[in-house]
Amino acid sequence: MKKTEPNQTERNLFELYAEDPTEADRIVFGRVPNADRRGFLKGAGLATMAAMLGGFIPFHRNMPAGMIPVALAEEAFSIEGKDGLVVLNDRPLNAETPAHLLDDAVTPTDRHFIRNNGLPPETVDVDSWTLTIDGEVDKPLELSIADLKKQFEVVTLQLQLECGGNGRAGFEPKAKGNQWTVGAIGCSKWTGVRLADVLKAAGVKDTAVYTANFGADTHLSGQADKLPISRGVPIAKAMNPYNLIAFEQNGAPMHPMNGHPLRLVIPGWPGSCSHKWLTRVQIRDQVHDGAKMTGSSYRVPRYPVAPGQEVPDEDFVIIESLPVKSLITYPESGTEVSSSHPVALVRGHAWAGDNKVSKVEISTDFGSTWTEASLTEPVNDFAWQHFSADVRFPMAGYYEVWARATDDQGRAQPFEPAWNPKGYLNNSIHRVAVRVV
Ligand SMILES: Nc1nc2c(c(=O)[nH]1)N[C@H]1C(S)=C(S)[C@@H](COP(=O)(O)O)O[C@H]1N2
Ligand SMILES: [Mo]
Repeated sequence: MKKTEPNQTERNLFELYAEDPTEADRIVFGRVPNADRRGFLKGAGLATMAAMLGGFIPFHRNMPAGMIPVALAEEAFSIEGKDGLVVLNDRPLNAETPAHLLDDAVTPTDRHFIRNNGLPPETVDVDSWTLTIDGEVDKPLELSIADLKKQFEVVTLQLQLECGGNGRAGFEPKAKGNQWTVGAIGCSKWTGVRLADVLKAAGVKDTAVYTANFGADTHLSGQADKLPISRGVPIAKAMNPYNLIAFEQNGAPMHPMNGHPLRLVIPGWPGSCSHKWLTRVQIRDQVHDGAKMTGSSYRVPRYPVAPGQEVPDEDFVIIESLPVKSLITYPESGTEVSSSHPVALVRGHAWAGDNKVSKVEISTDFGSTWTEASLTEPVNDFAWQHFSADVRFPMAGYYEVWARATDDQGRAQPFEPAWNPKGYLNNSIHRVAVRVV
């Protein structure tokens, strides 16, 4: 990754925030410790932030603590091998793809989002890379990438990968964490071997309950005994034939930030299950309790809660299949259409976790009427589906095009997301602005 405009101050800011967001807020902006919102920002702290952002911040009371204002993050960095991604944080690196750059049927590698929890391995030796399968198995395995290719059937599948926090920016009150808008989703072609085949070769015992996934990235603190992330899935999900231990993305080695040289792709579930820089899959006789498996990480209340409501730890459940969702990738929001020919082709993708999408509807009148778009079948299970529709605008003016997908269980995307403390699972309908001039 390289920075386009070298600016040591910004770099330090990111490092500071990565280490300890609360302390960073206190140092940089003079926020009162233990207050959980920047609403307590005042005096010199507020003045500093305003100066950095180039103006007074009318809604500064709403700014989440530990959030780096997007103006400081935007366009300050460019990532080698990525095109047009918006960087939300640079340490750890998190970058999303604007909706209109996700227009391709198959997400190109340079448009696939990046979500890192720690620091990726600096050097990667493909030839000496090994994957260990151990724990509740009859025969622990240690396999090189060449072994994987030789001993198991190599398959290519187009698979959706979405961060469980995609859409977090749409919650009010704001949830802490990366403020993803809509672009933490991709659907590339992944080549690898089936996780199920490898687990079967190791012989999964009857005592097996959950996987524990491990990779070669390191914790931001630099402490060797701390892991940035170690999540897993129940054995039944692990055995799904669409999970891959992948070594290629779109027919080429994957991007270093997307897990080169080896990663899991566990489609339909939070992206965090798809471990990058994969070194070990341990089979456990209980639900995994690794980094980001417990507390409020990738977990949501098991009942609906009011925005801002406190939820006791025991009432959280681990997120499994992601909910139905769609994304308008054309036209780009803000597009102008001529009133001499007031029609527009609208298209995008829809997906539904472990399920299929049964219909996508489009509205141009703020949801009062809906017309069904045409919708393709997925090229394989867990690939997103594509929708398209021609829409006509009755007169000049401001319109919003809305898309609403419904899954094969009859569940439709809501207008408002269901609030939860960490801002997961925002599957509210996608809206783009169109002006007819
Ligand atoms: N080793 C490792 N694997 C990881 C992560 C990580 O930080 N380290 N992030 C996870 C999360 S939260 C997501 S959403 C996906 C993102 O995959 P991508 O960066 O290839 O888009 O990777 C997952 N796998
Ligand atoms: Mo994620």
